Amino acid sequence: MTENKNAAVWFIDRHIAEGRADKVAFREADGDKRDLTYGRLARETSQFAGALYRHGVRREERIAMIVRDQIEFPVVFWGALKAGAIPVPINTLLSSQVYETILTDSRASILVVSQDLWDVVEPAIQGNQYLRAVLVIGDAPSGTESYTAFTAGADPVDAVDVNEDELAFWLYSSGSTGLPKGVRHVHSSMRATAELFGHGVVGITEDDVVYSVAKIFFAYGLGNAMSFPLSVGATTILLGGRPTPDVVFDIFEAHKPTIFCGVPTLYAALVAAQEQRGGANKGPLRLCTSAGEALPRDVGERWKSLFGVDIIDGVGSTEMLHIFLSNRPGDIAYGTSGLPVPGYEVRLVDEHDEEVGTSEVGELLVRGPSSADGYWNRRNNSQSTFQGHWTRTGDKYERTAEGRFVYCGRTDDMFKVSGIWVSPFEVEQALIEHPAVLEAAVVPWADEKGLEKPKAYVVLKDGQSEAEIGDLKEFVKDRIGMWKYPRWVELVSDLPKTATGKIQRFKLRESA
Ligand code: 3SK
Repeated sequence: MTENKNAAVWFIDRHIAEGRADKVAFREADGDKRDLTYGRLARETSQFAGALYRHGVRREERIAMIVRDQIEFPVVFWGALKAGAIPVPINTLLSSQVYETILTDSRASILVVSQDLWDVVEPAIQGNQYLRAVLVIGDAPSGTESYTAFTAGADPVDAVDVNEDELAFWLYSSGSTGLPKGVRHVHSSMRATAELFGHGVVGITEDDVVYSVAKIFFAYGLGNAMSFPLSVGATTILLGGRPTPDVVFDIFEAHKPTIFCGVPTLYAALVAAQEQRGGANKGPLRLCTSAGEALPRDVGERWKSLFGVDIIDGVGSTEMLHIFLSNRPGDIAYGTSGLPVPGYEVRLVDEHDEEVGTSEVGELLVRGPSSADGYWNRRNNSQSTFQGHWTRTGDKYERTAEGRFVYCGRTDDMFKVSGIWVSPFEVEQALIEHPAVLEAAVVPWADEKGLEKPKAYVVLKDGQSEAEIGDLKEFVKDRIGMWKYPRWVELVSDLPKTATGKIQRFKLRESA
């Protein structure tokens, strides 16, 4: 008999045999502040799978989840996997219109929603011809069923037998272009990312307490806050609400995480908030990770001096499920994305698919065991992204003489000024070295002759005003050269971003 490769067996049920039934797997930091032990997780996922069968859900049917980071999230996700159904976690910050697009595209037959998101979800399901049940976690509005009633009394079932290549879950990626695509992942992918990055680079153990500001619906959060801790029997702190600096500091204080997973924007905000509070904040953190976009060197160094712990910056993608290029604990070069994670191979190629040399910019291609099976119903996109064993990332990088990778921008964000390539990212890095600047985004803008030049959108730190910034154009010119400096600087209160903090430069370009 072949071994059952259903991911729920290794990530969930194994812990009971290994004696962790009473250990807390998930602890809520807000809302009802509930705990979920490994024992309850195993039982409730089997019961949710049984409830899906009772409702007539069949294998491969999609279970859409618009669920906050709360203890029902893992129960629904792993329960669906046990039933052989396909959970589809969806970003909880989208508009009704985007929900409508995703729910129609995925043809989900069951939708699970956190109660406080109902107002935005309700308009999205009017006229949906695929949904057979809408389960609301909390008080169920009319026309919906309560998640608790749906599950109550269902007979628990064992995880359905699958092989490692069977589809397990989808994640919708809007990337930096805004068009949602269903990225289809197989049962073996989560274990591959947990073993290669979670164990191999982060060195996560059973004794760790993890807090990730990236929510679980996002690939980065799914690894940080769910599959990595579950792979070793650790504990995850869940926050349903927004991770403002004050909230994050409260979580550090109350829950004492040992691993913190953030994104560059939030690290910058935490550093600024801690500098305002004054003094250092050295808690029990032993390691921090960053992804979503490249972490500015300056932010990494200031974090280290305030919090006494390193941030390992890395790069991943929804298509590769998690991080494949990263700095390592004890071997960190701030301002770079480090080296390939053992188990992954990368190449940098030019527009003719030829390898580029040291210090030349090329597109990053990656190969490894966690690549997605393709996009749902997007053959063209699938063919251009997944090329045999290699996945094109759409990111431009250069490799230093030491073999470290330095981010240069998205392939579609680069532009030429006077015939020379400009990486918006490089200009943005120069801008945020100014002590008054919190964040910046740079896009091409046509001058009066119709020629493209850099334009900067700048967010100032709290308490800073236009008077404090002096001549930002000169500041950049001095650092990175004449042709790259922004000819226009517009102060804004925030920048358009994806859920992970990636700046959506295309939105700023469209406002031209
Ligand atoms: O953006 C990233 O770097 C990332 C990291 C891990 C998983 C998913 C993504 C998009």
